[in-house]
Amino acid sequence: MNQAKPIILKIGGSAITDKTGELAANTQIINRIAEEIKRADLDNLIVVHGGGSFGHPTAAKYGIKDGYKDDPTQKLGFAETHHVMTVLNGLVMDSLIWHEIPAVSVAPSSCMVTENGKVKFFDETVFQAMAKMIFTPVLYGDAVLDEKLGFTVLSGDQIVAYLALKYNAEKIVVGVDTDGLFDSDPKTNPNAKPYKHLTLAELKLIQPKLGKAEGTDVTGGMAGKIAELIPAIEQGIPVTITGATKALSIYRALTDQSVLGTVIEKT
Ligand code: IP8
Repeated sequence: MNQAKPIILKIGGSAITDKTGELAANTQIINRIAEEIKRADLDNLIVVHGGGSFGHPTAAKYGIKDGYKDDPTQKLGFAETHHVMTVLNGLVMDSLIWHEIPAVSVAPSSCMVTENGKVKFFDETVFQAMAKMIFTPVLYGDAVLDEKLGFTVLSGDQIVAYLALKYNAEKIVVGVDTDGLFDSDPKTNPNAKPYKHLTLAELKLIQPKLGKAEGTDVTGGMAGKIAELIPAIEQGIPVTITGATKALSIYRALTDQSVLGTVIEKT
């Protein structure tokens, strides 16, 4: 049985899709990340990916995040949001398996229920059996049922923090479309200064300044994603945010090598 603490990799939707388009996957980047995961050769890895231009535009169109408002078209929207996430997940799975990684997809909507947007219930039986057999579980931000709202959107980042806390993860690596966190948007400001290391207290101070996402993002852009990770950092689990679109950054972060990006630790 695999007793090692898990390492959790979040692959941002901003990296593996074009967030300014709709249903636009960056298959080259997905393939390169899969290659780097294979190279890192970890048997305690959990992968979670975001929604990018698959989940977010559909969830926004039908108001899935705010819950069911007695509008039957929203039910179709819930189904469609989950479905487009399975399409993106299929592309990620294709690539991981093609790279000979024993990856198995776990649909959050089939094993998690939230209450007011926070995970309340997780049926972990299958998940634990997978870990025992040393598979690489792959989860994703999803449309899920919610005990108070009817349904909502559960972000990949909340799933990451939830699993990290539950299984006391060794570390979290988050791959995004920039080389970590900056004091302003590096895509529009060439003088943006990167944060190499942040304590939790420093992170909370800069949090309001963290940029909005490009394109539609129902889970709150970088600031929202960081907020979801805070409980894990509070428990002492370090988070490295690095550029998934840049060659070898994910590999280096997974294998504890120095990498361009931001390391966030409790103190
Ligand atoms: O991109 C959101 O996941 P995230 C998934 O990790 C959906 O916030 C369905 C919009």
